[in-house]
Amino acid sequence: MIRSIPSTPYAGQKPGTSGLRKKVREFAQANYAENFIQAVIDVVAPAPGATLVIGGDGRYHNRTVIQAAIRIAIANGYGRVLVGQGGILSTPAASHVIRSYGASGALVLSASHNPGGPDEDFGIKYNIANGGPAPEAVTEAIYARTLTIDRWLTVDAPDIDLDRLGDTPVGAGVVSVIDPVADYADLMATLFDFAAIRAAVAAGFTATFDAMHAVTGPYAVEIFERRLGFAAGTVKNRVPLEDFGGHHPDPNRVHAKALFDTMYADDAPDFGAASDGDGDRNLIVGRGCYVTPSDSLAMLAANLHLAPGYAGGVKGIARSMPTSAAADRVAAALGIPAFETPTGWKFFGNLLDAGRITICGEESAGTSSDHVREKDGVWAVLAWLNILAVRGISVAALAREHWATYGRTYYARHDYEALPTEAAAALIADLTARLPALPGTAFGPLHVDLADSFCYVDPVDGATSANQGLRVLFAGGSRIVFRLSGTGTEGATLRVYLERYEPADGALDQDTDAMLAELIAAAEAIAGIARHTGRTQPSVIT
Ligand code: G16
Repeated sequence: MIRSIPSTPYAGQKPGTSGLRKKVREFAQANYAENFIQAVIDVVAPAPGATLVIGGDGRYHNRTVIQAAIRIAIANGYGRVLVGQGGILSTPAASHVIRSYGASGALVLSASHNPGGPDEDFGIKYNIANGGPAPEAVTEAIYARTLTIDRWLTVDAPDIDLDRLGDTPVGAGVVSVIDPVADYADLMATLFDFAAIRAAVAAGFTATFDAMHAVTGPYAVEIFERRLGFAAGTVKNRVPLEDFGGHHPDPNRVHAKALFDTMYADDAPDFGAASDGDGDRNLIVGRGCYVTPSDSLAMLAANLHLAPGYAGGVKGIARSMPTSAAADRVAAALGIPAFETPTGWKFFGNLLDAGRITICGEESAGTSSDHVREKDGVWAVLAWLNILAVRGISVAALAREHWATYGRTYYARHDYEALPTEAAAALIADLTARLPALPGTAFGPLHVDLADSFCYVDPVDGATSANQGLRVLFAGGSRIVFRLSGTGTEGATLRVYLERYEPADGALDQDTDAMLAELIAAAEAIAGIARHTGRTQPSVIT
């Protein structure tokens, strides 16, 4: 029997860069998750009998919300709900499941790289039928609906056993608990040269992969250890835990320090990588050689034709605006288009659907291709392994070769976390007002060529997205970008993206901090970060 539960709206259920992200204690309030899920369904209005995918990164509160979501979905007329076993589906695997089962969409329960546990973060995002994150028009409509919601629907049905594969009738529909790994692993085997990687492993190639006690553990064990033959134990922290072992499942220099220590030791393996909470981000480290996400995108784009799934070549490349211009130089050399989009994977969706790009990526450690509509951590690792195996080259040698061909873009991101919201907003407002006066001025040796607030017009559907970050471009290809994060759950986070270009005959082997020192000073002079926030140092440098 379908029941309608009266409810009243919660303020602030506005999806950010990647869905609705809040503390668990907010999500645990009566009707909170239910209101949001019902608002999603009211907006997307599924056809009767449609299929919905549900899965998450295994964090605390996942199973509770999944049980509620199943009942709400069936009450709203979905005919079939596909749930990953144990409530697990990585974000890219969910994207693949939507596409391969012809589902109308997915609820992905994750707060990505944010920590998990009773006092930490939770999140719900909705992906549409192409497998990608809901576009802005949809998330805005969902937010509007949360403000007027007055009921949610449910059915009386016991909890599903999420750990047992198989079908269970619920109300007028059916719930299928599916293997979260198998379909995805099979897809990877069609894209990459598993035989070449296996041969390299047999010849002594070694790797380490840190799953950070998050969702990629089961995927990595199946693909790297079982199918590619890497030694047992190659996958570290392989069991997904509700609190990620007390760590931030964020693959960067701070939170994946153990991986960096391994890769910079004398006995380092040939290759190191990590992924995040929900499996969409990646970190690539060679022996003594960290590859920035911006460089990784460029290096993969330049070599991707070596993977069987991309043997026809790359059609076009897209990057988010704060991502360095390294990939643009590869696109120019290949004679293919390069696109610059706002931060957020949803902005790549139209370009991928229209077949205008093959590969895309972001400075925030996301890289992927047209095989799904999400960024894909394990895919990026396999792309690197495929290229290294076929070419018989090390990460460091490939990086040196790339810079000697295209020049090198030194890059860093400085994050100022948990700022008072008003102080961060004042900094941005103040700088926005002063942007028009910046071109023609100089900060030390840096001459401002152009300064603007990034506004994107989608080349496929013409949709306009304004205020997507403040850009200051200097003569010679250096750049600073200022932007407020859309994924934090505490106050505001200011991100300052610093980038310096050195041509192929320039200084390619320098220390990044030293190369960026003048830009760091210019960022302070331009934005008055200390004056506005009281901070003289970033909280995190990635
Ligand atoms: C999300 C989005 C990404 C975006 C990132 C950073 O990643 O999916 O496209 O680049 O947030 O966003 P911000 O700079 O606004 O914090 P994830 O991995 O958190 O889903």
